[in-house]
Amino acid sequence: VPEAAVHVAFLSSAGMGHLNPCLRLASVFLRHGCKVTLIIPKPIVSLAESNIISRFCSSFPHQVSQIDFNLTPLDPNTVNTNDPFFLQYETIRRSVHLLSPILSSLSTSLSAFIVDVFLISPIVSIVDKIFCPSYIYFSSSARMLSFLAYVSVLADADPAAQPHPSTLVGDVIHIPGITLPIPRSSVPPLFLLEGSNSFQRMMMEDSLKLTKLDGVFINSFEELEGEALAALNEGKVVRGMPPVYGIGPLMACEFENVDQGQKGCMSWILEWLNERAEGSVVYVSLGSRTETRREQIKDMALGLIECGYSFLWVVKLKRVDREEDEGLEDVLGSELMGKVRERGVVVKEFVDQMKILGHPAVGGFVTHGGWNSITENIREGVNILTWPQGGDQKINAEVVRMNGVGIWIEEWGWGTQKVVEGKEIAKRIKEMMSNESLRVKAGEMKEAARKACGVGGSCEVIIKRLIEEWKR
Ligand code: BUP
Repeated sequence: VPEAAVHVAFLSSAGMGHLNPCLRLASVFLRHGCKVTLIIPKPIVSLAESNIISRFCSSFPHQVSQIDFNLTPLDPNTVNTNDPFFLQYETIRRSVHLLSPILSSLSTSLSAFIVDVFLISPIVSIVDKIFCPSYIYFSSSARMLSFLAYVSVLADADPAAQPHPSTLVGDVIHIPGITLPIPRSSVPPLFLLEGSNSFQRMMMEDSLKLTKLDGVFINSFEELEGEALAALNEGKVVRGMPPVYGIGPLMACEFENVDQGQKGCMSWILEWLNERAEGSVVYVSLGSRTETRREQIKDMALGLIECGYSFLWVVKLKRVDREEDEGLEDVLGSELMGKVRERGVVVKEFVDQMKILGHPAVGGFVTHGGWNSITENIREGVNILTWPQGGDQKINAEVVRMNGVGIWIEEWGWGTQKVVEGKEIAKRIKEMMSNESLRVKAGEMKEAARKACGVGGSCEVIIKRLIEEWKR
């Protein structure tokens, strides 16, 4: 490492949807010769997270330092969530005052501090103790960032009223600079929930603090979300917005290889895919932190069997992987399980999603619409069927549909609310797999995506410019 190397510290929150883009962004800086310090909140929630952190650190033994950030356990009476990932966000937020001594003990001074989107207010509160510019990495779409930023404008309309988030949002939200308004039905359900929850508090607090940051890194790019990126950067969404750097689509890295030299699940999955015809397989994964409801699993299986395509189905029965103890056969029964096995492959393990999406046999992706999954897919040019389960996923589905790279069946609603029948699932999968216009658009977007993250592309231009700025 050159002595004068730029030194960037990263602090992620919880869940693979947050950790993956954090580590991928860190590797972009590593590729440009920077030194990276990874601050790891402990204890770590899921096994997938522990594994990827170890693989990341051992892949860059000389360039990466890791520091444990031991969290102060929360008094369970002070939080009203039992979601382990939300508990972790809250715990990190409340432990953030312990960070300044950690940062000031670093042997090389920091050029920049980049933290997870869920840590905006806490970081802003210690900004004068950090002595370097502070940024967030936003792990969702620019459309979702516009919504987050615009919450402060909505709340500001009547500051004395201290309204509940649900009363801020009308039937549709017209955000300046964004042509297609966001319907109330697309807003993250937790935000609209009666009563009070940590997600609402986070959105309300953090929206107001966004302008205090030095910048936002976002896993998106001009051709995909040019309008939203421009509206944000031109201060149309909210005045005083710091620069929003579209450095996407972030690429998967070698350290993500889950098998790592052993013959784990990926080797036989790839062998199975190698035997399938080009574009003939449907890949189904509803994300790393969405457990599929028991009531839906049978219909999902029936739909996959009926659609007529081969399929690779990554199923999650529990929210946190450490707790997965049941087999799919226990849920489906042996007869249905037998039929599933005739046509497809079902796994409960964490797979290398990018490798699967990049395999020529895969012709379609049924996804919950997590932003990482969408951008990974866009990079590989595979047709998409989005089935939002919660959070930002409907807002992301709108981006998919606007760009003509996938379909979204709005009548299905949130996946966590109603059961979609097998027949309907089969019909829509066929529709997605056979749609030529999607394939053409997905192919064009793939080209644009590769340009954006390739040599001389927008990501490289932005990163090089920032590194130069930080050196001054
Ligand atoms: Br499951 C699974 N392998 O088996 P999203 C996920 N992933 O590599 P999320 C795997 O985890 P939220 C698996 O490629 C993506 O990078 C996937 O992030 C990877 O959704 C990440 O898609 C998942 O953003 O939640 O984590 O379910 O929507 O809250 O970000």
